[in-house]
Amino acid sequence: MPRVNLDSLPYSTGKKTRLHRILFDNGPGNGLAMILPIDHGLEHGPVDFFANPESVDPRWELRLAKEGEYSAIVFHYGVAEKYMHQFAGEVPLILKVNGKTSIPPDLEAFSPQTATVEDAVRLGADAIGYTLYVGSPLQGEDFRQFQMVRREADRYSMPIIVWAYPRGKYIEEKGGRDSLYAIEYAARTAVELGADVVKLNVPVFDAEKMKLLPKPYDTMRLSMRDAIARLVTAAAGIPVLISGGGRMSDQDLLDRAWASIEAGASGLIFGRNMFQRSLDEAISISNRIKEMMRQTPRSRGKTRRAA
Ligand code: FBP
Repeated sequence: MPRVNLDSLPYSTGKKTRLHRILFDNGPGNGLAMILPIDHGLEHGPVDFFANPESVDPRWELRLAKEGEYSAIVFHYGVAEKYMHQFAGEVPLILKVNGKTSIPPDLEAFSPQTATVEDAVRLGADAIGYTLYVGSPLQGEDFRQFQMVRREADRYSMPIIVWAYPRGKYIEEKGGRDSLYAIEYAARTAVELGADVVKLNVPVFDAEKMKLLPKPYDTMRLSMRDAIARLVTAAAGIPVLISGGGRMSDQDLLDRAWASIEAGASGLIFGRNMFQRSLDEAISISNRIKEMMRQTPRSRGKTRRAA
């Protein structure tokens, strides 16, 4: 699968400059990103930090991002504003500009705006993150909100990474949020609306749920690599980041990383699978993933800029 080439993307100079910091100046440094998302305190609650109590302190994750040489860390506004200053310039920031708790049912999922692009500029962010719940009954409101954010992002030349997540009662009626049908559709929707980078979950092929899928998806069963390759195709040349999900074994995580890279993804964004390990374990597996990423052909004719 040919990897996305930053030079070929028709983005503004400002967006390319910021994406260059994430894709080339930090992390693996060859056009692939390894990103640490830390928005779980809002999205799932403190429970996600119980497996590694130290991780409740955002400075622990900032230390992991710095010592593990990540491409960027993701925070919501409050944590970014209180903690990023201690690592300013050392770890690139992706500011989430919308979010929600997991307390209301997901059947009518909608993630209201919590910060602006101007906040992101003030905090020195290199991109913003926006969660788009594709297929939700509140999708219309989401599209309108996204359009406002997208216009502000274009004005400030701030890249938008869209967490393109199928969600809500209609998605459940059509085979669920983890199907290839739903995730592929979410990928394309994000592209249609103006995402600069798309973040996607790995499809799951559940025999019972597949009976609810529209044709031809009801009979399609693919390997992880081939399923991710389809997502990359659905994203129509826009860089794709692949999510981690719940905690898994080292081998399963490495397999997911390898399948994603082989399939043409532009990066990985693993949260719980990193911060639910001890610092040493998290740095060690991050290094293995970075090495794996560095073994793949470069997506651009250079790596880091000369110092
Ligand atoms: P993980 O690697 O921990 O799954 O993090 C990726 C992520 O997209 C987070 O940014 C977000 O908080 C979470 O997953 C959302 O997961 P879900 O949609 O399952 O609530």
